[in-house]
Amino acid sequence: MDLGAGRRGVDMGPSALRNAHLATHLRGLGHTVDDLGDIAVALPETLDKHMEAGLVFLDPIINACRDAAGRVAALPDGTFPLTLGGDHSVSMGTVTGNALRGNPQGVRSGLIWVDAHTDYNTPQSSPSGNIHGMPVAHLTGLGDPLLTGLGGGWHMLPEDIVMIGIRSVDARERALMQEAGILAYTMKDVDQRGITRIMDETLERLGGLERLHVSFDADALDPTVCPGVGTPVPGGLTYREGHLLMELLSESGRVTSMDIVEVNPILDTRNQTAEVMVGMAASLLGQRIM
Ligand code: HAR
Ligand code: MN
Ligand code: MN
Repeated sequence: MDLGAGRRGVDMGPSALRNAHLATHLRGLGHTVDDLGDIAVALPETLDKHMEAGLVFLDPIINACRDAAGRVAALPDGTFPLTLGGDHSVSMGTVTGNALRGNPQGVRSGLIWVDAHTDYNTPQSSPSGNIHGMPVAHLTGLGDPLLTGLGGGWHMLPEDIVMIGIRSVDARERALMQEAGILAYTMKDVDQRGITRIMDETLERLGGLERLHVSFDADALDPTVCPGVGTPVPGGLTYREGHLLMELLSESGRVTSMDIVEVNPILDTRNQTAEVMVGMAASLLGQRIM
């Protein structure tokens, strides 16, 4: 869906990723791949675009997130859910579904949010009303009760979230992040300390958790690497920093689910962004080659 974004086009992201041979690449790494198809979402042209309690397109987004959560939660043991967006609001559904797998109360889980943005706005703090700027706040129980209620009583603990690649945060959003105590590695941290140390610390911080979800927003990577995104911010992760991040997570053997989101084929150059993001998934799900 693209209902949570300010610009049209990320609803075509899953098609672009399939076109970039995602399944073939994963099969080549020895995985069995089962594509469960798309979740049905209303087209914005058929809906009346209005703001309700500070949220644009709230109802259809809740429905899509519920559907995503239910489908992910129902997957059998031993499967690795890889979900394709779409705008980043879908992660409220996928993160919740992964925590609820095999346990209706929800299991304490870690979240690695790779993004240029912290996506920690509430309806009150958001400058836009676009829900893709709000998923993490709602996952921690902050914001609109309909969206925070997706997991029944389950919520992410702020201390179980680590963000990487951050370089665009709204003023009120920043205050909410600090209040919650969420750890965010900005691009300055990446420049100064490097991905290797950051990943060591991240895995250490999320040490006791059996489930780790990676939510990878294509705009975390530099716009020269991933031009097909709706909200590009200069100064992002390089191609190699993105791969190294995924390779170190792969080596840890601890990641249990992943999202690829915010790929916008309309704004892309010859499907480059989808191809790069397929490579990121392959690095997470591959073995070392030597
Ligand atoms: N912070 C801005 C807002 O809330 C823009 C953030 C949305 N962009 C994203 N999310 N792609 O990662 O409107
Ligand atoms: Mn995002
Ligand atoms: Mn982003």
